[in-house]
Amino acid sequence: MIIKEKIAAQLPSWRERVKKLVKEQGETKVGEVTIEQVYGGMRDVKSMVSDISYVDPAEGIRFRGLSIPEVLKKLPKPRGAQIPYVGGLYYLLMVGEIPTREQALEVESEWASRSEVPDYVYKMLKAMPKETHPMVLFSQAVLALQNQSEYAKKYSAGIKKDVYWEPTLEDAMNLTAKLPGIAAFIYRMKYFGETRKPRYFARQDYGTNFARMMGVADLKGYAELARLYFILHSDHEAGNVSAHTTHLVSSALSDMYYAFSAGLNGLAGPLHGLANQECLGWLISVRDQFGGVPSREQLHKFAWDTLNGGKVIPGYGHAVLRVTDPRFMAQMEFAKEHFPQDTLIQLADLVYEVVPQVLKEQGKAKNPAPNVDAISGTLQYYYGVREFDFYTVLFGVGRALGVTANVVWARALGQPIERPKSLTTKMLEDVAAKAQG
Ligand code: HAX
Repeated sequence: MIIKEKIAAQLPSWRERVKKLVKEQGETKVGEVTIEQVYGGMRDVKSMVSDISYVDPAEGIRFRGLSIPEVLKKLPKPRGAQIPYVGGLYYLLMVGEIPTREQALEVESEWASRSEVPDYVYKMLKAMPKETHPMVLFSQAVLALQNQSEYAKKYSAGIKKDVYWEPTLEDAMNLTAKLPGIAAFIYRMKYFGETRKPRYFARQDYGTNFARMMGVADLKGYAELARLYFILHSDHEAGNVSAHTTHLVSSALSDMYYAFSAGLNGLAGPLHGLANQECLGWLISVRDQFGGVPSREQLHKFAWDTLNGGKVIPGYGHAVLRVTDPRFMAQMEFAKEHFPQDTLIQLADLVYEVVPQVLKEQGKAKNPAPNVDAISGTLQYYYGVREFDFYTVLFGVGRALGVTANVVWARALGQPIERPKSLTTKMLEDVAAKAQG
């Protein structure tokens, strides 16, 4: 497998580099931690490493050093398409180099050959009560695949630590290959009562397979959106809830299935992956209240009413970013190019003009600009995927690409089990008293 060869070739120098840094500079301070940070969700505490992506507060995400516009421009694309192969993005995340078309296609064909989902997973999904949330089904399906873990098998057979990453990579490829089929099955089953087993076609790419299995009418358009969506949602450095949870669970040497299922459970939260559905809900409530796109003044008042009602404006603000999210921009550009006349897109555009101003007037949010969720649901809605509670599943398919690449590298570099230290409030009070003299 091309990804395996490429990682294996880089590993000796990576291991040496990390070993040298820790040995020679292990005592060097990276930062300090304040009481506010200890109580404040560890915000900005520099305590993790990922070479796969980095969120620059003033610029947004870079995947292996490439900005979103660069990723979309430089990765190879299917013929006649504007949005690159997802397989090319996975290669970039795993290997750290821009793949050739052949290399991207090799990842795509690896996925095709590993895409078969065992029947018992579908049976389990079918047996669940109708009202089960799609994220529960998705997380369960991932966990149910655990018995297929190559890493778990090799670990109990007693392989050496320095090759743990090899079966972990197998798990990463196998898991990511199966996710489009599982997600599409959940969609067709839950909302349309269909329980036919989805088929993955080797001649189609990851995004096209997903679009076809979802049964969306505009196959070509939705395949482009699926590729864009999965690429944009793949990674957002290591500290966000889904990435960090996956990493934490994996650090106990739990396999990829345990780890990613846990990450999905974190993604399901309203402050993380659920925000896209809340954002679309907010846009629709504006549209319905005004019978279309309101005036700037009307929208200004509506936004203030939301804030005065004690609610946040979904899709705006970010824990790390301090500018407009480039993932928002990429989706807005896609929508303006493909369906500029759509009411919700026009509305999202107006919200982009008005809401940052309102949040500035309120003066609380550190970043009044939109994040990825301010628009992603709107694009799905346009193509007819209108079941809001499914949107986090889509996010999960994309997020798998980043977190699995991170887990493979964490294993390859022998990252240890995570175990931060907790203190009592009394201890923190004592620290504060001592600092005051
Ligand atoms: N609307 C209203 N108030 C907001 C706000 C928004 N969109 N964004 C931040 N604030 C408020 C916070 O609630 C906080 O208020 P309190 O001091 O009363 O608690 C204050 O501004 C400071 O918050 P912050 O430091 O700027 O932001 P946080 O790092 O605490 O939180 C959030 C970041 C994304 C959770 C926050 O901006 C938010 O709730 N936004 C709306 C929900 C959302 O869009 N979530 C998706 C984020 C992207 C993501 O991770 N997707 O998976």
